[in-house]
Amino acid sequence: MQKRISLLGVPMNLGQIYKGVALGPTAIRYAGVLERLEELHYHVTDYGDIEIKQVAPSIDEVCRLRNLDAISNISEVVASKVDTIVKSGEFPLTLGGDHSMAIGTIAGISKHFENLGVIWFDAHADLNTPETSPSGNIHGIPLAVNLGLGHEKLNTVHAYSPKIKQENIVLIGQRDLDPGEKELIKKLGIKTYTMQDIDQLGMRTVIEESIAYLKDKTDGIHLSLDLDALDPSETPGVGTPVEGGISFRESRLAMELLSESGLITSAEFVEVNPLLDQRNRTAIIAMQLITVLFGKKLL
Ligand code: 5AB
Ligand code: MN
Ligand code: MN
Ligand code: MN
Repeated sequence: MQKRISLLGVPMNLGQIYKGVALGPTAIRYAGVLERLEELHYHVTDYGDIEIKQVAPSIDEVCRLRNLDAISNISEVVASKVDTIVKSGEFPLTLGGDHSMAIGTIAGISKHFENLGVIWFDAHADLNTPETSPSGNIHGIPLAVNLGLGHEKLNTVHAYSPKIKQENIVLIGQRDLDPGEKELIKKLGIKTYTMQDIDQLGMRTVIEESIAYLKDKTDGIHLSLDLDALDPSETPGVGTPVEGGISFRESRLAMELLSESGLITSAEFVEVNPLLDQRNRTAIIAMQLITVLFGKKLL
């Protein structure tokens, strides 16, 4: 894996209702992510946090999405910053922040790839559209936006659309899908490993199959890891916890196998909310998974 890492915090909290998720990047830094990566002999440049100006909460009168204009503007800034990082040849590692930040990160990354693969490790699919979203929360729609299925103000971030193709996506860990998301997954044939699939197959097979599925048709793979993919007993510090999740051990195995594949070209760890956490556990788990993704071995 690339030996130069760019760390970027995106303290985005406008995509959902819990303000504390803006403290996620700080909590993961305090867990020692930079030091741990340096111990693994990476050269890490910390670009600090993107500035997220807080705005008065708004709901778009037509599409009912919350904070649409603000998130659209911030996504442009995130995309430009991440674009610059990819250009510089460093590995973009972004820390969140709510998952609406993936509109900007993937916009900045995918421009540099013909066929960017995306592994979406999440209790949710984040495939709502303005029409199907039950909440109007933009953290529930970023994957659909990246497919070009969303509001124009979000789809056209960084001046191109779509960012990714449906056949280059793998979903892992789902157990809370809205009706419209289920329909879309089936209609587009998106490769999905729900919790049931993980239970049946085991994480090792899930990751091996995911790698086999993406390897030959993609020229890079982005890992988008929402900490709510894990069981809330292990990562309580998330805004939308769902019981019956992936264990820390299974997650670590997933990171080990992805690390060994050498195929991951960018990653984001999102939805860490220290105000909902216990003793920074969720940020510490994020930090641990990051170190395993970058090759840390138990022995
Ligand atoms: B997360 C829900 N599907 O759209 C919605 O945490 C939850 O980024 C979205 O995965 C959860 O509001 C978004 C009910
Ligand atoms: Mn998510
Ligand atoms: Mn989620
Ligand atoms: Mn969430």
